[in-house]
Amino acid sequence: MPKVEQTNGLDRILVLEVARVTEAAAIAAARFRGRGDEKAADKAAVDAMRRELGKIQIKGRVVIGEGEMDESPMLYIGEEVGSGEGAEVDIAVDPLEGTTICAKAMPNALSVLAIAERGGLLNAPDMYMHKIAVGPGYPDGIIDLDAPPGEVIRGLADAKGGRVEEITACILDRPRHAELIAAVRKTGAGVQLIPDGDIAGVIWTTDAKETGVDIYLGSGGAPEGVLAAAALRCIGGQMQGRLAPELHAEKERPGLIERARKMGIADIRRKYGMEEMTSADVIFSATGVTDGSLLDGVHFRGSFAETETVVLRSKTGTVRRIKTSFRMIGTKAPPGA
Ligand code: VTB
Repeated sequence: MPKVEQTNGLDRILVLEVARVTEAAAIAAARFRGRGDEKAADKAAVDAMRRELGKIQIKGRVVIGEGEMDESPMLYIGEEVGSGEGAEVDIAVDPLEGTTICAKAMPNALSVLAIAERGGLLNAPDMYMHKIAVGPGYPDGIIDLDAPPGEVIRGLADAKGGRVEEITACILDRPRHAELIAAVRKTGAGVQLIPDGDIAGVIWTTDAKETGVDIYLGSGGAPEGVLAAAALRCIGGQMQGRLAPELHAEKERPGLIERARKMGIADIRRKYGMEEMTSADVIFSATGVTDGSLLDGVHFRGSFAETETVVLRSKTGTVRRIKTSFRMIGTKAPPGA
């Protein structure tokens, strides 16, 4: 068979391949929607994602995954995935972003993956990260993790040419965010609280007219931060992140800092820009597990499963929405379908 010429960077064909991976993980997780079993939902998504990744012609290496090798049997950091032939790539996965929301059948659970040229994704340990993000169209430097949040919000309103009352910030609903929420509200801006799922929260900022979210603020998982930065790099926008060891119990901190150091992070307090978190060509794919404002979830209809996926490509800035209908041959529809 003649060899297909490899274009520079990531092959365009990978766009469809990565969509298949998140589709498979989303369908597997969706079977556990509302069952109250986070672990089972996550495991189903991980197994399906791992299986699909194995079919792709890549020399892949997981850099953001399900934890360390000793914590997780699959999709652990450093695991080699793919057929072993093809481009050398780094992969960040979150097979089920929002395990709790899936277990409770609440909105916005996603299956997420990003694939980048080797070395193109920040190898972030599984710890907290402070995050700030806005969508495209703002002047460079409009956000700053070190500026008081109220100031940033007022700057956004000015840049939009509108009133502060028209700005909405998306923030994870956590006690640790009480001060931040109060500071944002004090400006007159609104706060949209989310129970989980901050990758979606960041992506919402890219389409403020549709989603009503202008800015994402607060701390969440660092792996989710890198995945969100990958998405934003494709669509456009600005984001900053900084690892937050101080949010962990004191006895965990030395271990986390050491782990980060082993992953190449010499300065744990470093403020990363979006392009430092994803520094090379990247493809991002997310499939909805439960219905949400970004994507529809998986819908089971008789012997069919329907999915909605968004695939983003940084090289061209393409935003591709893919609706797929799967015939579930030999598979019984889940109860209630
Ligand atoms: C967020 C969110 C995830 O973790 O990163 C959050 O995107 C942060 O951790 O969906 P805490 O729950 O400890 O605040 C999740 O909610 C779940 O991993």
